[in-house]
Amino acid sequence: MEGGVQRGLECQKIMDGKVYDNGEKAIPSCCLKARAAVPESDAKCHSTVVSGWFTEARSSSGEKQLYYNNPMWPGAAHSIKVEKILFQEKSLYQEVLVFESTNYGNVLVLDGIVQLTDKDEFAYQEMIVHLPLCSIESPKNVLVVGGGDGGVLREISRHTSVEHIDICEIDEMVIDVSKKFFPELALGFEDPRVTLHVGDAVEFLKNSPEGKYDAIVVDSSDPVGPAQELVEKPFFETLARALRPGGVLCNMAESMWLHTHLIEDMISICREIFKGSVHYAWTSVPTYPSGVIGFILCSTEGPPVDFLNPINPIEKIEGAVKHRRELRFYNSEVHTAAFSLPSFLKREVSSLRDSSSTKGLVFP
Ligand code: SPD
Repeated sequence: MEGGVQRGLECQKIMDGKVYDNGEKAIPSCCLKARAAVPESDAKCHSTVVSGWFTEARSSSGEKQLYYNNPMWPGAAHSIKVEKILFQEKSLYQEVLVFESTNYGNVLVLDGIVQLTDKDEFAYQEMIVHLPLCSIESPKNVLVVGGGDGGVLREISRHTSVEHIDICEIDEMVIDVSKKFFPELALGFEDPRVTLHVGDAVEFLKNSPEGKYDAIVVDSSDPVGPAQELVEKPFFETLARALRPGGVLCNMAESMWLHTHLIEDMISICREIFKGSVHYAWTSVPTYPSGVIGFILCSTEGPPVDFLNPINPIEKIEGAVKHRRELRFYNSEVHTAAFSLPSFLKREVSSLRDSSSTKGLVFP
């Protein structure tokens, strides 16, 4: 771990140091090697990374490292100015990078993709938790899949009705770096109701009793690499089996600007499996690609769940709004608004046309 930090700092020193006569900054030798390993057109992206800016890119975990625009958001790359690299190491599953940025606080990056920044993480964590938990009465047993940074746990902690929280995170390194560099999120692990399971969620769910959970939150990374199977049908079947009748699932579901096909596929799969209801909601996270991210909310057959009108409003749960730190994004108005979908999305994702928010409207 320490060696990784050291390597990162060295690289940063070189980046910040040498300046050519024409005013351009020198590119460190490690980066020149990486550039030489990729086609000229792709290599250009990497020189931007090493000029003191992090740019979302894709790196292979094989012998060579390739840096280019991530295929999940073609033709665009968001950059964040780096102040200092704090940690970089390869875990058993992915590359883990933490850096201090000039304007967004600390940033967690997995396999080249921003997972969270101190500045805007709350818009994601608050929504992925309170959309499902405020939609049912008195949630007691909750499961978190992924979420190793602890932010989702921090938000579940606001719910006094909750008695037990299981979290299944595959990558222990994510938990460790979060405890060190993201204490405002990792404080979620301090809740005595939390039981941590380090391992594969698919295996964990296979061994969970049927109907155990009132709510499940899937806080995964994008469906490339270790999270690939988390958007496939067998996984959703396992989730549904672990929920009680009328239990709820909230699953990260990418960006409406970039991934309508993925959203369509996930919704069709969920409609087959979850016989209660299936909805799409979204929030704004400036440091995610396209600046928005969505969630699929599903309920199993049983007591009906009205996702659009929370039955368990956060404002009525004693102490919830100010627990540990005040809510910054979520409230009951935002909850309902999150299910309002732009016309282009309803047009492109045909399965969203028949949701209750579109009743009576025609989308040619
Ligand atoms: N495109 C990035 C999606 C990241 C989703 N997971 C974020 C983890 C925050 N707890």
